[in-house]
Amino acid sequence: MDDLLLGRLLMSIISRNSPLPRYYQLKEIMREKIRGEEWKPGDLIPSERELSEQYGISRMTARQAITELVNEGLFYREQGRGTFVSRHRITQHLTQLTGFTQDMQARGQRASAHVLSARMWPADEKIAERLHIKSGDNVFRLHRLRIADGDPLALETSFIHFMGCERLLEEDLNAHSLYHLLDVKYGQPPLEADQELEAGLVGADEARLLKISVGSPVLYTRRTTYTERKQPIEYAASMYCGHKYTFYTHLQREHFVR
Ligand code: 16G
Repeated sequence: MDDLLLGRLLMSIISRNSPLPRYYQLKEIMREKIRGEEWKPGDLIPSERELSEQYGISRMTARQAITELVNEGLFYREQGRGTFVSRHRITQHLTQLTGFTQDMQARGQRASAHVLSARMWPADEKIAERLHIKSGDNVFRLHRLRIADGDPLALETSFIHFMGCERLLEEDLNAHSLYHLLDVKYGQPPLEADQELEAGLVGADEARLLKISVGSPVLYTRRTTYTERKQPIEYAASMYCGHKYTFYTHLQREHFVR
């Protein structure tokens, strides 16, 4: 038997004599299956029961290995369907101001939205502060599930304010880009933004919409977007599926003195 074949075979057996814990060995075996493309992005992986039978380990050990790979982002769980190999992540650059549709188009994907609600809404104190308006002023509130090629990626709640923003009630925001409309139709081009990121775990309602398991990791973002003369036009609170995104930023050291 050649070394490569022997290596492959050894990589698919859990050794009882190894100092490495069994869950860890199973993790390495599954990692190898992804590396070797035996398991491809989007593939359903075997259940805990199947893995425990196949490798002669307890279901708890199989569960631990799967959970750790979910937490590392290599797998993701879908409620009631099972665990899948993660697809290639979407990289969002944190140095350029782009909208969802623009991001997806740049990747050759078709962006869409499922509008969950769109209405006028009195701003509370926090939103009023972000949009530089008075608490109780009416803003256009838009709650959307964002989808790329049929895959739900994020939930976004936008609060938009400019003179005449109620005209947005008539727009078809399932099909059209908000940023494009703001720029081209309403003369409010999104030019710059302040954005915060925070880690969290998804709750039951959002998990159902995003088709992920309750408690999966998500990334919360809060973005205030400005038009000319730093006039705020949108405050958006969004939730991105943790296993589908990488946020990238280039850093440069200022005033480097040796
Ligand atoms: C981005 C923005 C969101 C904005 C949307 C417009 C973040 C982190 N992102 O997803 O604020 O409403 O783009 O997308 O909040 P659209 O032009 O496709 O409607």
